[in-house]
Amino acid sequence: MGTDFRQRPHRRYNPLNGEWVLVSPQRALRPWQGQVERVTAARRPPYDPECYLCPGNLRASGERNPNYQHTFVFVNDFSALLPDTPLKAFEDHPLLRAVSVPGECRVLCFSPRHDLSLAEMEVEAILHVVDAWIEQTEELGKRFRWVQIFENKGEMMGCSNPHPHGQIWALEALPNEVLKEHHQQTQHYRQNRRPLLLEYVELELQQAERVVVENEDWLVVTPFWAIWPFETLLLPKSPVLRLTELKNSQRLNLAAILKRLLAAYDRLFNTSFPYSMGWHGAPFLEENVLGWQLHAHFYPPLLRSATVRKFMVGFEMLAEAQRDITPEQAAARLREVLPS
Ligand code: H2U
Ligand code: ZN
Repeated sequence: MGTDFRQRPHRRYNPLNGEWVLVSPQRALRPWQGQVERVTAARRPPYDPECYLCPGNLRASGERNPNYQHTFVFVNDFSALLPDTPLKAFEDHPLLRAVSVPGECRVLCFSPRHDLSLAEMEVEAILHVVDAWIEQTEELGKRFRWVQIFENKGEMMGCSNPHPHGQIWALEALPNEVLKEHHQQTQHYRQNRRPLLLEYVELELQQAERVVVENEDWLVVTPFWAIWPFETLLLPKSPVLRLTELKNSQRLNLAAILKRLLAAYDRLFNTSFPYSMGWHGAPFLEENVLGWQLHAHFYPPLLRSATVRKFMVGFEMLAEAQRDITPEQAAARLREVLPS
């Protein structure tokens, strides 16, 4: 990209969801006079008797968690979706439509250790999380069209408990974000006979500018069209439709690259880095999934320090997403703090 694009406002196209993002690199040059505090997080104990996710403890439902060794999955006691929902449509008027949606919500504890984050866990322990993601996708994919695996990390992202955990919501419908990606990938495949994201991986490996970290099987980039300051996209280098297709070496390399990426995130602002992350793979029961390629999105809110975050308000809510620091600058910053 020429200097015009590096220094002047422009819009970038996201081929994965068909949306545009406004990039204003000239604003990143302005002086920052706000505070840059250092937050020292209180050290947590490895076991907290009050935690509803720790092994052996009682949950709100009155059920007791087993003394699990690696990971533990349970049905969310406050599920947003319920499996026994009868299929019904409400259509009194074309402007007033509703459909019922059966689904299931689960919580996945990443580790029995209350005091660790995914970034702080050993690669071997992260591999157990990868395996749990695979098992859950396999099982719930038999009953639901979409299985959303995600993690909200940190209070800033609305996470209610520091015990390392993620969630799984499975439902009988393709949610908005997924539907956009489904259309875009399907259309790209029809026109080019190649999955969009596989083509994108090749491009990013050639250009190298937005690469954060890679290994034999995986690539992490700050996507060209990223909206969050330090947003990243994690992609397999070869064709993979879903998590359930991963071979042993890919599982291992996934655990390893997750460790490196998350460690870099933590080092960036010297804090346990908050984010929402989640997996997107080919939907189940869909006839045409040829254009799909598995990937994970990481959406961290932090902008300038452990406490200064980006807000998606104003122009973003009413017009479109906007960013100051370019994805190329963000990738360079993340590469600088990548552990060896
Ligand atoms: P978050 O902190 O990421 O929101 O996840 C915690 C989830 O755990 C939340 O969805 C559930 C909440 O409904 N939960 C239980 O299922 N049982 C409990 O005893 C407390 C919290
Ligand atoms: Zn705990």
